[in-house]
Amino acid sequence: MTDLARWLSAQTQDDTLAGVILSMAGAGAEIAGVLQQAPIAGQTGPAGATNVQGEAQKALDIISNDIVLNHLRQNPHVSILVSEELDEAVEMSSQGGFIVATDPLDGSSNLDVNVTVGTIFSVLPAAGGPLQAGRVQCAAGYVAYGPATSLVVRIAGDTSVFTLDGAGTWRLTLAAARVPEATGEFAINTARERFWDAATRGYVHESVAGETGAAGKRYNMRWVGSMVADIHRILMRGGIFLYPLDSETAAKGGRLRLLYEANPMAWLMEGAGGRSSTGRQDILDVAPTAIHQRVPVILGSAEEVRRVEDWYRRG
Ligand code: AHM
Ligand code: MG
Repeated sequence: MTDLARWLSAQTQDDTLAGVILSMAGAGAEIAGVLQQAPIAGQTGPAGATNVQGEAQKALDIISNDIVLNHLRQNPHVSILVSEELDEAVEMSSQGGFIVATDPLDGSSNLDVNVTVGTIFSVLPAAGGPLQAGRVQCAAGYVAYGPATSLVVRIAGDTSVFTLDGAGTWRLTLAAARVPEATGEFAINTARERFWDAATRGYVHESVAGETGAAGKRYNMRWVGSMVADIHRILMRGGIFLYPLDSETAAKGGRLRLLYEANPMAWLMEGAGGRSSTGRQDILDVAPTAIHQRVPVILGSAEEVRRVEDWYRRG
């Protein structure tokens, strides 16, 4: 069974890019170990601090951020680190050819209940600075800390899935994830319905109507509240994930962050044959203006994403 290092050498001739991915994979393996022991170590609670987005940080948010920082500091090819947990971009190695943007522990509100969380990362060329559209990513990935620890990664070709074995080696367990074109499963926080715009309302109502609605088929709904878990399910069996712009999040531009949540997930989805959209344009084409910028996120099975985009065109 191929391991990550061998897969990387077949995917890219650029050893420095491969090295950056190995550093993030190393950080993920270390975070997995910490998470497995966290309830015993009493680390699942709040840290008593808030991040730049005004969100309460968990102790594990900060620990995970420090682990990523340590791994990347040992890598001379990383010039800048952007992290959800750090107000400003951090200068790393002046010689580095890459920028890494990361959410070190996404979905951390799920830690108390032992539900899957993840580390998301995007790799950009250093020359353009951190504010580049997702289209120019060199690679992206996430680690899902679930029943198995999975690393999902893409350079430019297929989106591949690795599983961490007992010896700490990432084993290739799915060479090319394929998100089916059509799906009968959507993921959205329906408790926010009163804030939705007409397009989101139209799409969800049409889906909930099942066989009798315009979509003409039955849908099921899933919402973990942990983006990595929701996206991983969609990558493995299809579906659509929506965190659209709504009247409550509109002033901030959305809920999820462009650089280290939306862009890497859009990049991975594209490599698996899925689509990503803000409703009005491909997420990968959004030009960022700030490192913690937020964006509406709609991604998954191509046919469903197109259906949502059709609703936006009508509105
Ligand atoms: P976080 O980065 O602070 O963990 O927030 C992001 C998370 C996503 O993982 C998830 O999709 C979303 O927030 C859940 O939002 P909601 O609380 O509205 O269900
Ligand atoms: Mg997050």
